[in-house]
Amino acid sequence: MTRLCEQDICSISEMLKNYDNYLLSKTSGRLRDIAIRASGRDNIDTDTINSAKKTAVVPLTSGEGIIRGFSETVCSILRYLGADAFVTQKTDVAGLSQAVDEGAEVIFMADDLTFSAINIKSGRTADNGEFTGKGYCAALDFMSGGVSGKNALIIGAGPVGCGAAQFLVAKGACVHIYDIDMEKSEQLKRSTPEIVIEKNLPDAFGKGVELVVEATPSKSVIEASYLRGTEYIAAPGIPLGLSAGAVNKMDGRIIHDALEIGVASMLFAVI
Ligand code: 2YH
Repeated sequence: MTRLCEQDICSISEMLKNYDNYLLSKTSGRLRDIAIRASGRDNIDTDTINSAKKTAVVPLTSGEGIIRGFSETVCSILRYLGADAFVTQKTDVAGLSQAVDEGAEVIFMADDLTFSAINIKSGRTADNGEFTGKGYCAALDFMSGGVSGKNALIIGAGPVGCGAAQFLVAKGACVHIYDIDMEKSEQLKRSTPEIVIEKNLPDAFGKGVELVVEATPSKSVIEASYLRGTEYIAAPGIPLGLSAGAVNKMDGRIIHDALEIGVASMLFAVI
């Protein structure tokens, strides 16, 4: 799992409005619309959505420690979406206590392996991997005029790929999975029998793929030669999993960010 670095996130807060406009122009949906669709709670009432939930982001020092700007960036995304969000001054267990003492209903925190949102009133939780996968597929749903009946290829059967598979299968797409580790693909198929396992990436692209989810932590997984240029690509992986040639060929049909869609989707999944 990729650990974000300061450089990946340092301009997110100041660029949020621009990114939202970019999403609107590319997908016809705003960050908020995409995240609500991803949460699977499209019927969530407007009062719930618009009530500014007190939301704390707790910095965690465990493992590799604090990523400078991480908590503040998560907080600014949450505020942008209307949450009454703050970063606790204290870290770790003391920070969690502070969050509860100050009345937070929703808590966001991340260590090296897991990034969770927890609603301490309802008990709802959201994992960043799962909701990043769902969020990017909701973006594809907007972008492609609906994923139902379309051929989708997911590359990578980790938490993001599994979240993507759940969303796409539920929306009626024909889902194919490729992972360099066949056992991971087989594990996903056991929980989601509708998916088709692909053994070879260039061959998988040769089967009329319309939607692609690149959910690996590797660079240049997708080469320009695999693409026809008519696909829509969701690329949540850090670093970007397309070669420079593939990016040129697909310019304007790729969705890629470091945090925004995942964090937004987590919020609407737990409020
Ligand atoms: O970036 C990460 C991990 N790769 C988990 C991501 C899950 N998709 N964690 C962030 C660590 C943040 C740090 N503990 C802090 O600043 O609080």
